[in-house]
Amino acid sequence: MVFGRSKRGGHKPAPEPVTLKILVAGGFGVGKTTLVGAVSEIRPLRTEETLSEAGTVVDDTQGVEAKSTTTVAMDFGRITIHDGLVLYLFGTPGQDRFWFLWDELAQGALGAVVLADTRRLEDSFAAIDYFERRRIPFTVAVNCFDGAERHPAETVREALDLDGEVPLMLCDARERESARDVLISVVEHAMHASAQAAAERAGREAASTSGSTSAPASASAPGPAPTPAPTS
Ligand SMILES: Nc1nc2c(ncn2[C@@H]2O[C@H](COP(=O)(O)OP(=O)(O)OP(=O)(O)O)[C@@H](O)[C@H]2O)c(=O)[nH]1
Ligand SMILES: [Mg+2]
Repeated sequence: MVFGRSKRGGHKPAPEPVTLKILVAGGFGVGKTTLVGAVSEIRPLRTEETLSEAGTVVDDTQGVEAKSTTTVAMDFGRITIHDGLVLYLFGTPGQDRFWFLWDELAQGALGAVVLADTRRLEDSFAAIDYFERRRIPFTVAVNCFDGAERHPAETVREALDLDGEVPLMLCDARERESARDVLISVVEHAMHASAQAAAERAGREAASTSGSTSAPASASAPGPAPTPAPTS
């Protein structure tokens, strides 16, 4: 068996890479813009505005006092994981007043990163809730800020009340390799979740087909869709 590409062939154009959309979400100041900037191979698109005096009433900068700007629309970046896979990254704004943008940004997303800061863990709840409700697979990545107390992953998982299958990892949003590992985890988790959902769907279809051949006609009347089996 021969492996490798022929150098003389040149007839077949290289296959287009698969492109996937990943959201980088989380509370205010957790490092979303930092993460997108750290991994992006293109100059990231940013929509930063200066935090104003007037905003100090609503913007909780506790723990990130050095922060002087905030994302007001989105971050955008791109990373090639390998020849066949390119991720487009969309960073969400972190402040509550920009929630209305999340639905737009989430359209067509394969999965998401929920960045968390252990000093303000409660800020992650809204993002976790958002993705759980929409069944968008996500990985929680604890951004280990300098000076913040370190907690074991299991303690954070319990505090966030995460389902067992949700990956949780520690990261440094400033480090390219660390941020890349988080993104790979999202893709793997999302692929796994989608394969599982497809298998469940196929199982339900098979069950309804075999049921309809033996059940009386009245049993095939339209009704509510069967409840998906719990995924644990
Ligand atoms: N020490 C340390 N600082 C970080 C880290 N990640 C981000 N920062 C800093 O923390 C601040 C917040 O980072 P951003 O990336 O703007 O956070 P964000 O989540 O995009 O913030 P919003 O868009 O305003 O919600 C910036 O001053 C970063 O330099 C980290 O891993 N360690
Ligand atoms: Mg930002």
